[in-house]
Amino acid sequence: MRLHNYFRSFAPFRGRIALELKGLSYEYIPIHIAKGEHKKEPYAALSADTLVPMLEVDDEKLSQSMAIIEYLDETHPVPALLPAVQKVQPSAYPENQA
Ligand SMILES: N[C@@H](CCC(=O)N[C@@H](CS)C(=O)NCC(=O)O)C(=O)O
Repeated sequence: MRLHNYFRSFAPFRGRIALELKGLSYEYIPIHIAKGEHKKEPYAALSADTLVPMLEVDDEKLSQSMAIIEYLDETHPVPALLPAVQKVQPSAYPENQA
């Protein structure tokens, strides 16, 4: 796995923390946002939204830190970072309202 990351931003922290808590080995690819590296090649060609973090697994590219955490939880369940059962109020969904 390769994590494209900026060392001092909140969303990238999430991906890095999740990988570390799960004890997974990964390659850290620094992307310096303050220098605009996220908008330039080679990162701009890799990332659909040119934001960080972005996790590469084989040929797959995953952005959005919470989606990355969900993916890591599904593929490496222990230790779990999310609750096993998502408790969502049925009324949160319009189709469940009378
Ligand atoms: N919702 C996204 C936010 C990603 C995001 O906004 N990342 C910031 C760093 S915290 C970024 O790449 N900013 C560059 C820019 O806005 O041009 C996530 O959770 O991954």
